[in-house]
Amino acid sequence: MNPDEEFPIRRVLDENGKLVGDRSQVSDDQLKHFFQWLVTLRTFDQRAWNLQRQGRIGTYPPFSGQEATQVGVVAALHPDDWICGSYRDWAALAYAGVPLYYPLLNSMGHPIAGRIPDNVNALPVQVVIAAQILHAVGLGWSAKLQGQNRVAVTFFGDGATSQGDFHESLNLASVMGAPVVFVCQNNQWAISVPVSKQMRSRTVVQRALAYDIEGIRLDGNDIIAVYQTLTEVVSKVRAGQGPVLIEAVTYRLGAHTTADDPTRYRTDEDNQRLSRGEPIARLKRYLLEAGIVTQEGVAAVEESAKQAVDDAVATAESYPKAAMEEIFDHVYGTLTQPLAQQREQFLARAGQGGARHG
Ligand SMILES: Cc1ncc(C[n+]2csc(CCOP(=O)(O)OP(=O)(O)O)c2C)c(N)n1
Ligand SMILES: [Mg+2]
Repeated sequence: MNPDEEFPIRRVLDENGKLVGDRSQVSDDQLKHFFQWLVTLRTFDQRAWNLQRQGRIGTYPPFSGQEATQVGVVAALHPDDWICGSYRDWAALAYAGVPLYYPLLNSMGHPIAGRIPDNVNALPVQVVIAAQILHAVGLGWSAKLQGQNRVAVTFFGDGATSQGDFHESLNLASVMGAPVVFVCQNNQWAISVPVSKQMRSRTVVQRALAYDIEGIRLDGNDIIAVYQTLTEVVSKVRAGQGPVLIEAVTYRLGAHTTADDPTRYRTDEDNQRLSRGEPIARLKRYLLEAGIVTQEGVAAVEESAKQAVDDAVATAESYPKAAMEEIFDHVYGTLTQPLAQQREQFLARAGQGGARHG
């Protein structure tokens, strides 16, 4: 069986930026807006990598290659829909309205990065693989019980679909008819393990069959396909049709994190697949060839992206440092007895000049 025949990939812009489908649901202005965002996010991601190498931030998980999926999905949401993502989903959060300096503060270990601004309905990024999928089901189900017109969207990786949490979530959402959109970013790798080695299913989307929910496989590097499909899916889920599983087929262009070295496990063939069809090059080619942007327009987009990233770095680096005792905050509603004691000891020592702040 050829999975591409049985579970075809929806695509509007092919790998070379040629229009191969209907783009009637997205205007030229929206495409220019998406292009600006994709370029800004890519510029940010590359800068964050460099900042880690210069010792200015700690570990950082790059999202390059996955911008089209993250932006295209969030663009299809209403502002009060929920977003539950992982450590690799800062592009989605940024597009939803979280300032770009947040992921930098996150990689500096600043606790504020776990405090999503009030105007964005998102949970803090999750590092425990697949746990956010359960949270999305809880939020979606609760919205349904309360009669709210809200959808919960969760992003997770191909590796996460091997976790029990993923299967439990799909089952519960299906049984309860919870308004949840499950977005798997199949970026082909779970750290160094290729998807072919961690599951026997030929696609992620076929798992929707087991829970009798709708499943859609799409080209996650094609922002037009992502945005148009998700707009349609989110409105059906909002109208009460039950959950949907999306498999966005994409590729992680970089390393798993700044602590990883993919040259140790990627083959030459893998590397050749890398840049084929990546989201920004194909959109740029289409926009130029269709006369929607000019070369000067592209240069202006790149310049404004650089400016936005410079501003984010400046804000992060001048942000007031957290007090050390904040490590005790926000983990429990009420601090446990041993932790309360440690906090007191810490403050007593700090008062005697024994503990360092900052
Ligand atoms: C429950 C759990 N098990 C193991 C890990 C270690 N770990 C961190 S990232 C990762 C791979 C996840 O791959 P995938 O779900 O494809 O997401 P991606 O990193 O590709 O976005 C693993 C196993 C973890 N964080 N949580
Ligand atoms: Mg992955």
